Amino acid sequence: MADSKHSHLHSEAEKVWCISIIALTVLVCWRFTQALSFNFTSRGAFPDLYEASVLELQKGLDEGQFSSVDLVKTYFARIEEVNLQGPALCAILELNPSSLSQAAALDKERKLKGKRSLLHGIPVLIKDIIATVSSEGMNTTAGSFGLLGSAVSKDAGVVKRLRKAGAIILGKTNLSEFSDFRGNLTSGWSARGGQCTGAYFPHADPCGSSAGSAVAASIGLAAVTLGSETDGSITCPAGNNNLVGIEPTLGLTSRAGVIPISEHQDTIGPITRSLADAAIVLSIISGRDPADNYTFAQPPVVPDYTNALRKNSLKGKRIGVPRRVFMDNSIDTRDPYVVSAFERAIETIKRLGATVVDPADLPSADEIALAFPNETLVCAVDFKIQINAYFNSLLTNPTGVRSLADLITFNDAHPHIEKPDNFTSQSTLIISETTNGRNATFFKTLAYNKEIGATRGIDAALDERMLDALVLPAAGYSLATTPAALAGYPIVTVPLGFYPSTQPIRQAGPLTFYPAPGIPFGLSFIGTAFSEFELIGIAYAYEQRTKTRLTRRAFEAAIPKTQLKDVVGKH
Ligand SMILES: *[C@@H]1O[C@H](CO)[C@@H](O)[C@H](O)[C@H]1NC(C)=O
Ligand SMILES: *[C@@H]1O[C@H](CO)[C@@H](O)[C@H](O)[C@H]1NC(C)=O
Ligand SMILES: *[C@@H]1O[C@H](CO)[C@@H](O)[C@H](O)[C@H]1NC(C)=O
Ligand SMILES: *[C@@H]1O[C@H](CO)[C@@H](O)[C@H](O)[C@H]1NC(C)=O
Ligand SMILES: *[C@@H]1O[C@H](CO)[C@@H](O)[C@H](O)[C@H]1NC(C)=O
Ligand SMILES: *[C@@H]1O[C@H](CO)[C@@H](O)[C@H](O)[C@H]1NC(C)=O
Ligand SMILES: CC(=O)N[C@H]1CO[C@H](CO)[C@@H](O)[C@@H]1O
Ligand SMILES: CC(=O)N[C@H]1CO[C@H](CO)[C@@H](O)[C@@H]1O
Repeated sequence: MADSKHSHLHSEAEKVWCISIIALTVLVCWRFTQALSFNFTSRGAFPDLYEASVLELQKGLDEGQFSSVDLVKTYFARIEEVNLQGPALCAILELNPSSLSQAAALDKERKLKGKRSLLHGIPVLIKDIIATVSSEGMNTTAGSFGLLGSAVSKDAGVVKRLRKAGAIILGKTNLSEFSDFRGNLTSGWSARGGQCTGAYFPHADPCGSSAGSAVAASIGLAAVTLGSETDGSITCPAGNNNLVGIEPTLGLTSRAGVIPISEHQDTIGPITRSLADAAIVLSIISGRDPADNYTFAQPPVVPDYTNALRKNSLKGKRIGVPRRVFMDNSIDTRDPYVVSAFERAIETIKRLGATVVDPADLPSADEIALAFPNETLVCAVDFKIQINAYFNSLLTNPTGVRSLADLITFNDAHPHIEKPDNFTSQSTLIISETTNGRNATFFKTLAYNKEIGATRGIDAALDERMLDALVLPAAGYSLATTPAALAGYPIVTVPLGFYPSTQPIRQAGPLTFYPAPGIPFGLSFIGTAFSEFELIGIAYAYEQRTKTRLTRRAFEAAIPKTQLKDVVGKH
């Protein structure tokens, strides 16, 4: 009270001085906060989504630096920049209209109860053959208009596991239509998605069939992705897009709810930027599924594959080089750049403490080189049976396609969408349709394939020389994946090298075929059934020593610019 009286005694000059001080203080405080907040972001406190690992994202989510809603919005913006605009990579087919609300719910749950797993609130992109329940709003089509609008009643087995772990399915990725089982078409092309191209050279052949998943992972359009492999479809795009790919043992991951080629060869696996991320994803998607009884062949307990991530894993290991499989007639495996990078990799593997046995050929190497017609026979017979069962399992299909025969007719009846110029072939579908079930020839051939892949193939090579794994280039379009494909055995692929900037372009045009300037290629470690834990350890030791992925980036226009800083706190 007394003070208020006193205040009347202030002179006019004092008043002005006082106001100035207050104004100055406000200004200084404001500038200081501005500077602080600016430097907070400019110091790179947000992970760069081009390379961000699952653990880095979990750290930011746990610390409340950003939310899963922020992550979904940022990835959506990054996809928008490069998918149809700019370099038009055509890697993504559809976005999940429910992902923002799912992310909000998962953010809330994290605050209340903590995270369910290392994939809690992490956006994942999946190949368009992996079913997601239709009520969520996405199609599952294998890239075909023949399945557009078709309704599945359930998530695929691997999707159920992802969701239980708290992952967010961000969208579906483009692919070679029907996982490359339609006809003689370029890799990464589907009628619905158009031609997917790689991010390391304009119009680059991305390799397939999991092309969109690989291209998306290569430039950070999601944290991690899933692909599938029947023979080469994870390994090749992982290698050609500077990524890690794991093709698991047949029966480690469920194929329930996946648009099939062959139950005797199909597998679902991660395509990621690092072994650490791949190990996290594989640990979550592996496991038994009553809806795919092949999964009952796996050991009773799925290991936590992240425990395999030890830099000394190559110490004391015996690694074999099956020269005759990879020195086949394909251009890339005899390419001097691939061969010299591979020879350097062998030296690195030795320096990391392993004994390299070279050569360590598969006794069946000559038969592997001729295996294609027999592999195709098994796949063609299986495809007809399994795709018909898939069509049958649909709740509805507005296109009316309910069998393989219908699909062929549908493609012929809608040439403007399913058979555009240069993409008319459906020869593989037609061959498959001519088969008549699993007869005596089929079972004989299947047994023969298993024998040359496993018994007289990978297992013979490993056992005869007491090896832990085989190593060879994951070069695109070669026989390098065939023994493992026939055997149902695992392959773990890591970046090996890049074509030089001076590499001549083999064929220009709508698609610049491999090789091309700066195009990556991979290194594959192959083992016996359910040896993923050992292979991940071995590949991790190599990855951590070389860090090849970080030595080259995508071409400038293919690198999305939107980052978390552009989204966090902005509405
Ligand atoms: C499938 O795609 C169509 C056409 O793009 C779209 O209208 C629809 O919402 C999508 N989802 C489902 C579940 O059909
Ligand atoms: C596949 O198509 C390409 C390009 O049209 C052609 O050169 C090649 O001969 C075809 N291969 C087969 C097996 O039909
Ligand atoms: C899966 O079930 C089918 C029939 O239900 C059976 O023929 C087949 O042998 C089983 N496969 C495995 C790996 O258990
Ligand atoms: C079809 O392929 C030829 C040869 O590669 C190319 O010149 C032409 O532009 C292609 N047409 C379309 C529509 O992609
Ligand atoms: C079994 O089916 C395949 C594929 O249709 C065919 O090539 C083969 O001749 C058949 N074998 C027998 C014994 O009928
Ligand atoms: C294909 O499989 C049959 C068994 O059905 C086998 O006798 C034959 O040698 C195989 N062909 C090749 C080229 O390996
Ligand atoms: C307070 C502070 O560190 N300010 C710095 C923030 O970053 C800008 C630009 O990098 C610098 O100019 C400021 O000095
Ligand atoms: C999410 C997205 O961009 N989807 C596009 C995939 O490609 C087809 C064909 O170009 C487009 O119609 C989709 O909008």
